[in-house]
Amino acid sequence: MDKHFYADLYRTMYRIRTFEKKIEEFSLKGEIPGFVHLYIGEEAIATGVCANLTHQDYIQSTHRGHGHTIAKGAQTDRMMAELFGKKTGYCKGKGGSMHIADFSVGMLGANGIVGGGYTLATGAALAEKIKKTQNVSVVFFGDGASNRGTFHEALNMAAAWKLPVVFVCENNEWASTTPYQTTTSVKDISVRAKGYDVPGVIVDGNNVLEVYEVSKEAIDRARKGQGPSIVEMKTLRIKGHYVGDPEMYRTAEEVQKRFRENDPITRFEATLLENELLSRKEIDGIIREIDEEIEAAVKFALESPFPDESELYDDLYID
Ligand SMILES: Cc1ncc(C[n+]2csc(CCOP(=O)(O)OP(=O)(O)O)c2C)c(N)n1
Repeated sequence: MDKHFYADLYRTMYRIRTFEKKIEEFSLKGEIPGFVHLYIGEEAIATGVCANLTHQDYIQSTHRGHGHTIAKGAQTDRMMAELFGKKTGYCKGKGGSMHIADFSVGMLGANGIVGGGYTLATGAALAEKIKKTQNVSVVFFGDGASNRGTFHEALNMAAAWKLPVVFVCENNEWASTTPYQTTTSVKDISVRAKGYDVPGVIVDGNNVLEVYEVSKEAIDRARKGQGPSIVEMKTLRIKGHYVGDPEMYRTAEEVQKRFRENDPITRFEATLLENELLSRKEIDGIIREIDEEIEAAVKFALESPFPDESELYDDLYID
């Protein structure tokens, strides 16, 4: 791997983190309408997985979707504008956080319906198989979402028809206010792969290089026509379920302690420096570049107009 590879991984992770911090800041000030779910602490997953994909490959995201959208190559200024409800946003300001899509980069959409992505991603994979392309489809989902019926239906069909779709579980130990182990019959989601006779693996989701390597195997396998896999990323939800969540169900100290020890960006930075893959100066250069990009995205969003009331019913149906 050359320097650009490592720099790109760092840039994407830092871009997601910086975007999310801005969103949190403006959301807490009441300037962003609607619910916002942050991906802080899970950046290595979207980054490492999407580093294996081209714009012809598809991803299907979740309600916690900004990281996936950024990692797949969407523009942060149009995303920011969408979150602020502005006309220059991806959905002309009428969709918000949970509806951003960018088909031009293969990002099929975030989804407010938990578990709503499996069948869409599997359908996209079926279309690619019929068209005889080498393109793959990846569906991201949470540990909570793995208990939806659609998970089992889609995985069964994908396995039976050997569709090029990869199931990436982001096991962050929480589903809203519910701890994972109280609602899930298995210790690891990946063992459910056995029921469908497909590979299931566990990855340290806070180690971007491991995420990249292991998801590469699953993605390559799908590309070669060998069918789906489950890749389970072990991570932790650092923030509340949504911005403003009072988090009465867990103690902040414990979460913060684990985050300090296991922040995926700090860990990757240490790896880069220890192994002389990037210098301090190069990392600082990326930080400056992204800080400027996100500041510019905020400015773009703030200066953009809101959609006009007369546009309320536009774009409800497609011709
Ligand atoms: C079908 C459906 N049921 C319930 C909800 C409410 N809800 C939103 S997010 C969430 C928890 C999802 O947990 P998980 O899948 O683990 O993802 P995480 O939030 O941890 O990333 C729930 C229950 C919903 N949006 N859709």
